[in-house]
Amino acid sequence: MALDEIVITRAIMDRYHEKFKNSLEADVAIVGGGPSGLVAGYFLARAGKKVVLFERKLSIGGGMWGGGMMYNEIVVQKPAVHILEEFGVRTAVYEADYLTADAVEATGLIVGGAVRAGLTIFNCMTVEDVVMRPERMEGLVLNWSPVEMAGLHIDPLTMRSKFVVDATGHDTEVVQVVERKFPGKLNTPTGRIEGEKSMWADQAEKLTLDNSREVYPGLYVAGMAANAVAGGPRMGPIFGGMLLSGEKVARELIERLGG
Ligand code: 48F
Repeated sequence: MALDEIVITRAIMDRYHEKFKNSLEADVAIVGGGPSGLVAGYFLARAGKKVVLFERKLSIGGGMWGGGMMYNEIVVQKPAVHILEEFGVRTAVYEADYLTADAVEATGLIVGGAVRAGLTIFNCMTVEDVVMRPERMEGLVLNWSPVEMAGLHIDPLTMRSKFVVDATGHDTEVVQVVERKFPGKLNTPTGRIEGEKSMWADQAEKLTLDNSREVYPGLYVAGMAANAVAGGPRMGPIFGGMLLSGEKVARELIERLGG
């Protein structure tokens, strides 16, 4: 059999467009493919919700591949280990409550597990804005990341979702748009983004979980974005809080979406 380049091209284009068209309306849209967004997407998909994740970069996994300072091992505290186990990630006890995992194994298996559970992921897409309705957000405004990188003046496209999760990490990009463009205040002490504070691993890990919640009607925050919005400290390469944050946001959204 002779392989035909045109069939290969058509196959890619048809399948991609099917996938994209099928993702234009979803229960939940997640922005950012780091650990918190991926774990939220996994649990939502496993519960049968229609969930789509958009990631600016070519690679999915955010800040987890490189462990700490490119030493590609991560630390996870005991209360979060069940999430790594859910994805089949191997862990090793280092000291009492501190476990470690290979960062590449952990990231790879979480990405694969989330996709297998039904999460649809689009990489190389940047969320540049959100869809606004009176006092609520209802979706995302998307463009190809290379359009953004090249500074091309090309209009974006749109998708609609019942809820949005900002899992964009330290930059908390979706909440920034809402703070700038929406009426009313964020659900924070000042009504604005409080801003990430300096390193304090113990506090940060605890606060990440409290801070993972709805900050504007229809908009949840997860992971480092949750701490940045609420004014929590950073924690460095301990990842339990990120994983638990994704799990918590998924649990709340599953309930909001009717079980
Ligand atoms: O930063 P990131 O890994 O987010 P996270 O889930 O985890 C944080 C940890 O990696 C680490 C830490 C914890 O120990 O402090 O930093 O909170 O992943 C965020 C992803 O969002 C993407 C970005 O490329 C990254 O992969 N992203 C950011 N802004 C956008 C975006 C955007 N506007 N559109 C699409 N993707």
